[in-house]
Amino acid sequence: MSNVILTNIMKVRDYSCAPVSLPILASYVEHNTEADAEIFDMTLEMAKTQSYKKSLRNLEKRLDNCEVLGVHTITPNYYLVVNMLRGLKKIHGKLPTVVLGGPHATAVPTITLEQTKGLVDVIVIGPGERQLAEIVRGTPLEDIPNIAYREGRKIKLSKRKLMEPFDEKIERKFLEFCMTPKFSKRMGKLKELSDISRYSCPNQCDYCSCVRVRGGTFNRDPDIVAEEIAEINDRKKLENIIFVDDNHFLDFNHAVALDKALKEQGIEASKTTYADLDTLTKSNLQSIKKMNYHALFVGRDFVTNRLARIYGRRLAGRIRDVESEKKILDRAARTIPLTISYIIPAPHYTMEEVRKTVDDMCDYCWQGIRYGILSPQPGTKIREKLRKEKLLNSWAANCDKMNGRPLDFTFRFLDKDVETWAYSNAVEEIKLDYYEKSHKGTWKLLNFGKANLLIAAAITYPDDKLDSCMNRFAKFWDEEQISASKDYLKVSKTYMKDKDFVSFCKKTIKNYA
Ligand code: B12
Ligand code: SF4
Repeated sequence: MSNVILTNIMKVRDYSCAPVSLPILASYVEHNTEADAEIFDMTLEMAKTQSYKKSLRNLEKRLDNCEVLGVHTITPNYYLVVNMLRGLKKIHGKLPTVVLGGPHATAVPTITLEQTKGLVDVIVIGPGERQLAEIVRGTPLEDIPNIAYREGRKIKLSKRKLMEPFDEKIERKFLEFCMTPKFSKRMGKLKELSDISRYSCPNQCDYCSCVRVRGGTFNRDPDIVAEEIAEINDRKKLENIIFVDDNHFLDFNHAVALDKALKEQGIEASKTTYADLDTLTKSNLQSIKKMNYHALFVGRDFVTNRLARIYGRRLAGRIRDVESEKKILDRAARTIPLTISYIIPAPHYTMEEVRKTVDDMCDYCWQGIRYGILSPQPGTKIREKLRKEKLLNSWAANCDKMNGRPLDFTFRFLDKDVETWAYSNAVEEIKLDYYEKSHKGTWKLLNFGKANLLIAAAITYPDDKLDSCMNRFAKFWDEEQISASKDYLKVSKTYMKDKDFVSFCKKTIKNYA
């Protein structure tokens, strides 16, 4: 049994790749303390047992010899963490020392401790390896920097110190946890590993949490990264590696050195990563292709300068406005496979901006498109702005009361039609889920990143425009995708009259959490 257990919990359906924090923390604890560490990911357990209760019991069984239970938190999953700890306490009684870390706990350490009285003992702020090791060693809490803890009834914040993240080799037995699981809708069949090669991004967009978590930007030593990946590659023959860096090509020499180090280790896997459009210059793109990047995640985020200004999207370097950004995006999209992400809806959108955004997505229909609602995360400037403008909904202030249900937006919309669009979008997602479940095996869209785009077009365009849009998609999508899409558009129109769908819909909304 392990002295330190590290866990993460999210909805199984949201799990497409693993958080790299857990193997980093586990490795650091084993390298630097006498304790044994173990990763017990609740999400993977739930996928295995198909039961939350069983998974909770399985985690509880491991607590007998556990001294520290470390939990990773991101805001969308925080309510799950709180429920999990309540459940554990109920069946186990006294819990070991519970430590929370990660973007959510970092953003609101004292509030989190206030909300978790009787459940959580310590919050670690920012990169948390060293603090976790100190807690495990039993160092007095007041001597550990960057933590929040309880002293009697008081909540104390220790002194702040700029800490660089851990840069030692991550142990193979832990890093293996970052293999993309087979059930992942993303790349389940691919032998794929997530790792990190550099931290943070200097752009500081008002809605992004990354700067808050990290402090400064930091490159890991490429030789160390290549060495740890080689240990997995020797056994698994990796096909792809996802670097979860916030802005992978910001220091292009680092990316080149990483590629060289990987090749020296005999690693032939392709690479996927998160890139800022400004770093995708013409010459960089050619090198990126040669360096075998399989696909890039890029953020287009907002398609009008008005929205970019309101939401504090920092357009860096050569990107002066959304038009010059589009030119760079066009060139990148012709050179390398992309997954382009957009933030829609958000409170200040007009319907014209909604249509413009969907048109912009359709311009890239041969690429992967992802869009998501603005998430005003705690600690970000955008959350403060929405709060001041009285646009945050009451439950948004209480992240532990959030429930992840698709129709519970955390903010109010200024335009009623945009609000209706947002609800239609949420319902359309449920329809797609229902369609998928009743057409097992024939539905290949999600795997190709096309489903999001289809939904956006379906809820935005009138029938005649949707027809011409489908004709446009037909030039780029394969026959199977087009025929499934057309079938979906036809069948889903009847769903609201289908009793089974209505009960599926109600159940999804009610039981999402
Ligand atoms: C991989 C990833 C995912 C994966 C896995 C999610 C998961 N459970 O963590 C997937 C693809 C599923 C995902 C989905 C989403 N994600 Co995501 N994701 C990332 C990404 C790119 C990498 C995470 C990672 O591995 N980082 C590397 C590790 C080393 O850094 P770290 O997690 O911060 O860990 C360090 C410290 O925080 C601390 N720490 C972390 N955990 C713990 C625990 C303990 C006990 C201690 C002591 C310390 C500690 O120590 C670690 C080591 O230094 C980050 C961006 C980023 N680069 O971090 C976004 C990020 C975590 N995602 C984010 C969001 C918002 C989402 C989505 C809502 C989609 C979106 N709009 O981006 C969905 C949510 C899905 C859901 N409902 O669960 C935000 C979270 C913001 C917040 N305030 O919570 C981030 C920070 C992106 C951003 N810049 O805004 N995501
Ligand atoms: S460019 Fe992307 S990673 Fe960088 S601060 Fe903005 S949203 Fe965050």
